[in-house]
Amino acid sequence: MATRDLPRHSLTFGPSPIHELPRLAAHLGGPRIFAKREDVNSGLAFGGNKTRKMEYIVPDILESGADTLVSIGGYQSNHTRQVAAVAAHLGLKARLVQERWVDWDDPVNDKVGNIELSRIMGADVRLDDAGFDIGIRDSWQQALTEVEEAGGKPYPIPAGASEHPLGGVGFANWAHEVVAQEAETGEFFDTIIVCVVTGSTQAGMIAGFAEIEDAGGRKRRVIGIDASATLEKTVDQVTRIANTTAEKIGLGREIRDDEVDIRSGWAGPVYGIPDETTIEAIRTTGELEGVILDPVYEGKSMAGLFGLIRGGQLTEENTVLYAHLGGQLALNAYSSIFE
Ligand code: 5PA
Repeated sequence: MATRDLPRHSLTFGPSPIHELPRLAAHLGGPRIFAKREDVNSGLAFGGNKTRKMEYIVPDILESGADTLVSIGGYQSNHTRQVAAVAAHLGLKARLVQERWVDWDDPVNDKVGNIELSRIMGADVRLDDAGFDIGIRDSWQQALTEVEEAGGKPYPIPAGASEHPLGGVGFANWAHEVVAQEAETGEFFDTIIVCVVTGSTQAGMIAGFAEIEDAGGRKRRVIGIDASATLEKTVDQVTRIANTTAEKIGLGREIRDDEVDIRSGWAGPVYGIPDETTIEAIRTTGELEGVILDPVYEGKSMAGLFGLIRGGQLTEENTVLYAHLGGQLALNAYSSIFE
């Protein structure tokens, strides 16, 4: 089935807005830069990239008859906050495993921002000491078992919804949305910049743009910026999920290696910890455009965009679309950086 034929349960306001960042582009000197704003895509707890992924998972949730969404992330996971919002919206329960993915000793790290919102929305939030890993976790399997033992019917949503068989479809649809917006405005974005951690955002884009190109659309690059300093694992994961998504949308071929383009060097020391390039990207984008980025994800992908322009890999020949995937709520736990 092509992307447009797959069942979708709308959770967003409609196509997410695209706007230009002219002062940032003038400062960097090089390509024109536009942002597509998933951070304002929905009225459900501030939305974000997971809300779009969930649009294609909700039909399966409803069909399953589950009463509890079970998911996992770090203390400041944006994903689990969006799962909590979707559960509230659908009248379901949410059971969230929040692991200590980041060694960040802000005393309110497990209290403010994303986790506070999940609690407000009635999710059953459980803290766990385990560290960062994009794979499937024991604590999450255990949460599923506990829900069952308590007589509930769990619906499993893995970290970032990425290992879910439908996890990439939301961003395959995003690719089609971009093409429709280009047709309206006459712009063509030859390069997409996107933050990558659990992988299904970029993987979905890759599959969606492959579908468009195979149907005669123009070729473009989707450049992922690694934000967890685990490049090899991430390339494997994105390739695998892009192929799962390609199958779901009936692409009829494998994803080629050259379609999986992930750049490293802007992830900071480790997942969740910014470095000076992240902080510079956050400050500059804030000062010049009034657009807010976070230190875990979008600050790193913006640092990657800065680096590619400064390294001459992106020039005035290019028109860049920066995917802003959300994430600002975690800033509450990173106030010491900007004091
Ligand atoms: C996240 C992920 P992928 O995980 O699909 O690669 O997306 C990366 C990403 N930007 C980019 C923001 C704001 C994100 O929240 N967040 C995770 C979370 O638990 O919140 C899945 C890790």
